[in-house]
Amino acid sequence: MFDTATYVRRRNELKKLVKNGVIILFGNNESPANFPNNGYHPFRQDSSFLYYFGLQRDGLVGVIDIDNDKDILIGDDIDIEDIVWFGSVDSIHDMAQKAGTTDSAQMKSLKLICNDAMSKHRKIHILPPYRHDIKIQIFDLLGIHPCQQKESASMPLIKAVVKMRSTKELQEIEELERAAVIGYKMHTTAMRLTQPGITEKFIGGQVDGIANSYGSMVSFPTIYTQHGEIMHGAPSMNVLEKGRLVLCDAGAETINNYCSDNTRTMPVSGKFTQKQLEIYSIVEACHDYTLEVAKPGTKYADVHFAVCRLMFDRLKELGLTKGDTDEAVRAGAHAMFLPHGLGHMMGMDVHDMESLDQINVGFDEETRPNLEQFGTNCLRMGRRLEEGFVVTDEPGIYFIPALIDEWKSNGHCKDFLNFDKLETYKDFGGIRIEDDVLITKDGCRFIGKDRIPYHPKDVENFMDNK
Ligand SMILES: [Mn+2]
Repeated sequence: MFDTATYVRRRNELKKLVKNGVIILFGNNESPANFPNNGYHPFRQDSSFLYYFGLQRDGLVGVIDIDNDKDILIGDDIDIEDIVWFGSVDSIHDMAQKAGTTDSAQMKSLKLICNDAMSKHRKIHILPPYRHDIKIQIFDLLGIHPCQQKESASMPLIKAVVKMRSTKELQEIEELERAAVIGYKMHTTAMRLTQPGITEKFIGGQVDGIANSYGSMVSFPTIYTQHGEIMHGAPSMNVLEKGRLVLCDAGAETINNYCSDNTRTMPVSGKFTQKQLEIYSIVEACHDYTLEVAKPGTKYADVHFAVCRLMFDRLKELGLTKGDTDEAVRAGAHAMFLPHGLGHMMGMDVHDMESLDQINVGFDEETRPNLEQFGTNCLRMGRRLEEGFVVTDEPGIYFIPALIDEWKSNGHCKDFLNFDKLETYKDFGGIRIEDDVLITKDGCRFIGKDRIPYHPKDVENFMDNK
């Protein structure tokens, strides 16, 4: 938790941006894994609630009454049985003091607050809920059916939260740097352990353990797979095989829930083959290009498409693509290799504020998403970069057998792709290189103390000297 003044300042700023009405921010509840007393561990607080109240306990709700300039922390105090099983925690009143709210109240008063606001026809602002228990809570309190809650969410509140959370404060950047240090340990451990004969799952588990040991947890389920062409491939019981590539996409959350998100792709044997190196060097060039050009005022969608053109051109040298590069990228031919966007915002959520809807986070009035074209419809971040934004730079080249078969059979982008050549890459897998980038006053810099090895020679040397 940051100091009390941070949360008071943020709520005051939020009040100014939203202007009037009552804001209700729901914290998360414990979420049962397989029976009520066996919850998913560790407890994960909602990030917007954390941003404005900083409190990690389950079962809390924050009310920000703009018209009466009051903020109320709401929750139930624990009883003696809770203390017997879980130990003592602060009272709601004590927590309210830490968060610097003007008032605190027990949960039963939330219904009264809502009823009072509704009877006076005051505007009640909520964010789109993503957990079903919160949807039921909103249904009980405000009478909005779960099916209508996304549409009923307050656009002024969403816009204000996105505006504030997008630009990282200095203390947030320091947290992100700490997350990157844990991420470095995770990735170098994976590199050190990678060798033929070990299961993907074993290494995935070791990587997760580092996140748990140094921080709060992983920032998303660890990807460690020889099937790098499966975007969210989970570690399997498959044994690592000499000659194959393995892709590791993993990150940590600090104890204050700031994230890291990096990807490295390495040869199981410790040495890249020539064929692997050819593709790897293209991804490497795309990754470096982003770091060269990302700066305030630049649209991230433009960087994405510049990367697509660079990738397409380089793949032409290998005989995998053909035709006019601009036309090919306009037609979406690059999505055969790169079916996702170049990156996303990152902060307290690894896909920062994704629950507020990507269209509100990565796009704006000026930069609209293209929801029609395969691949391009997956862009999470398109709008102009600003100082203090944190985005990921994660180009990749994948050879997805089912996608090759599908486009080959329906002739999609046949003027730009050499399907015969593509056939010879069906067992290749996929390569992605990802780092987290802070947009600075006049450019950008990667986040982290040490760079996780990513130049092929550095990867090979590291794997050789483990
Ligand atoms: Mn990412």
